[in-house]
Amino acid sequence: MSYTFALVGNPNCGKTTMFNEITGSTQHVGNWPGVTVEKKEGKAKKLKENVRIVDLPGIYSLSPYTMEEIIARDYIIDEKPDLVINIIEATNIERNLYLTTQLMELGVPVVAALNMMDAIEARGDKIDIEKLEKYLGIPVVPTSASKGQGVKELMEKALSVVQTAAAGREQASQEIYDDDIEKCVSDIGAIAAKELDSKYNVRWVALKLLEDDERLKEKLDIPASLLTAVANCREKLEKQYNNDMETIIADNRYNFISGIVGKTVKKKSGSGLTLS
Ligand code: GDP
Ligand code: K
Ligand code: MG
Repeated sequence: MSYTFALVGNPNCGKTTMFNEITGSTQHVGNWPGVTVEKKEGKAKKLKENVRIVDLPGIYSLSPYTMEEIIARDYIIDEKPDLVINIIEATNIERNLYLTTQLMELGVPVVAALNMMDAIEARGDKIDIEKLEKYLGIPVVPTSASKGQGVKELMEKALSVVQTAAAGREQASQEIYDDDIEKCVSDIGAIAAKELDSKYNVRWVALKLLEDDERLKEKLDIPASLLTAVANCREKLEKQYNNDMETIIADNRYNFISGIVGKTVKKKSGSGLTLS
């Protein structure tokens, strides 16, 4: 079998270091079509299976506001790699998990590489990997890319995920959003499933419509009935929370993440000062 894995992470998470570790000297560098953003591809070395690795631009979020975000997001939803490897900078876990929550919603399997674990250990900090996996609902592999540590385990985990029948299952945690938001997402999703001709994950489409994602609206031909349902939901929730929809959704993500970080990260002798 041959597979395609995409590498995704915040700037400075160690993505280039990881890409080099995984692919060795097999890389090919070009540009994404129509833009000057670099596109790197390579073949995973030391694996029985043929795995193509595509390096996506470093991004903080999947909102369609920067060229890098658009390239990364469109690649994942349109080209549908078999799996996304999300590189998380362990020393900046809280900020990095924002992208993770968005990746989990795309309907593509995600495996996280919790990178720079050597720096965590050097500080005397601890991260409970098992709990992190449980709360996020995706596999998490500790790595130190600059030391070549954990890379083999990461690739083995990624392969085991795509090779099991459950690979296409919904990974998005249902714990991220409040019940009234989930209710809207499922109502919008039910209409979208019936009336919208789209190859995208229905739950993700419902969330993006709730966020009034212009780029997705341009890509899809959204029927009036669906637009009305979305507008009604937005109005109801914005009134209820006394805030705009994008902020409500972002706040839910931040709360979910800070809850997880609080339960899984232990700073040495309680110093919270280095947590960013
Ligand atoms: P990118 O911006 O995501 O491509 O990140 P780079 O691969 O360029 O790495 C950013 C910096 O972090 C570089 O100085 C790397 O040497 C360093 N780095 C990458 N991985 C690790 C790691 O696992 N541990 C430590 N301590 N540093 C790392
Ligand atoms: K850094
Ligand atoms: Mg880089």
